[in-house]
Amino acid sequence: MQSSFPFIPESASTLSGDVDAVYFYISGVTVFFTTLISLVVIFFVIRYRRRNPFEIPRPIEGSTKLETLWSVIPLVIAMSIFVWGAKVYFAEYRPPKNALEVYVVGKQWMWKFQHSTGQREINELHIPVGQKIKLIMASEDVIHDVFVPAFRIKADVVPGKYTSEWFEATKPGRYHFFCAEYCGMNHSGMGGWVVVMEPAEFENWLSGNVSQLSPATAGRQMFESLGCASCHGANGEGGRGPALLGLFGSNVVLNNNQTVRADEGYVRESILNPQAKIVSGFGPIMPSFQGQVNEEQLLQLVAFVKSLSTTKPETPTTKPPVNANVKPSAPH
Ligand code: HEC
Ligand SMILES: [Cu+2]
Repeated sequence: MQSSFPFIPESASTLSGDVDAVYFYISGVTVFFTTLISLVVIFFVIRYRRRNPFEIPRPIEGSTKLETLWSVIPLVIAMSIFVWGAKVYFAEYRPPKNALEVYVVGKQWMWKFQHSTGQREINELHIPVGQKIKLIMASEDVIHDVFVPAFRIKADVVPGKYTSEWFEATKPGRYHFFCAEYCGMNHSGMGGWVVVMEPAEFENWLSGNVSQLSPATAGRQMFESLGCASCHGANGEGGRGPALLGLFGSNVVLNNNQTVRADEGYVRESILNPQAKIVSGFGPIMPSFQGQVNEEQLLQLVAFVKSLSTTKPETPTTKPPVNANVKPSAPH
């Protein structure tokens, strides 16, 4: 909104205007009433001061009208803050479906990013402008937190589960991000830069950096090496274990007749703690892989399971994927 206003960080995402508006509204209400009440206090102190030592004030009777008024007005104001704040909160914490996904692993004291096309980065994240980005985040040790002030987003990264946050950058540039949860000695150094690039520039960056397997491909290799394929079939078609084809995003019926949605958290739990939720029609024979895979490998397995769901393409970008073997096209 106002990058010239010294207390406001630069504003560079589609959400930042909304966050600032709520913030200004709350600040405005606070300043208005603080001023009003202070002035009224000063006015009353002078106006109703004791004028002689024998003065006895007139007794005050209750006033229903007055009491209703001073209950209803604050209620309306408080609810307006709540409703507006909740609206912005939901917009921030519900990642849109068509977002480009980036896997994030925090550990003392660095951030590792992996793009769904395979590129890895440490303490730096390159993304295209004008594209919705969803960060799927895990922690290797303690609680961390990804905070990008210019995008007005901040979310904890908690060991043992996935959390996510999303944003769409509105202008190219370099934006500082921080770990915003005290996580030990080098916490203050645990940050870096989000580099927002023009789409064409980003494509060039991507093709200049392909050196790793995509998370889904790496996940497929682990699926074979860890022996998942022996129960779930080489291509996830099923066998002793349920078919994983089309699993992600679907509703799974469990042996207690409950239904759960197969999201990242469910797949994660299925691998680390298979006994927690048993799929209807199957026995509890799947071993736990706790301790055999780290967070990065787990994210790769999840990415592979995701890629088996054709109903939901793994990374629906607005542009065709960049082919690693093709030289980037002439500068645009
Ligand atoms: C010994 C056979 C076996 C092995 C090995 C095995 N699984 Fe399973 N898996 C099962 C069975 C049986 C179930 C269904 C019962 C349950 O929910 O625990 C299952 C359930 C799952 C589910 C939930 C499926 C659904 O339809 O909801 C996922 C995801 C999964 N496994 C992934 C994996 C991955 C990834 C690996 C390798 C790291 C693996 N499994 C290794 C047998 C196996
Ligand atoms: Cu940290």
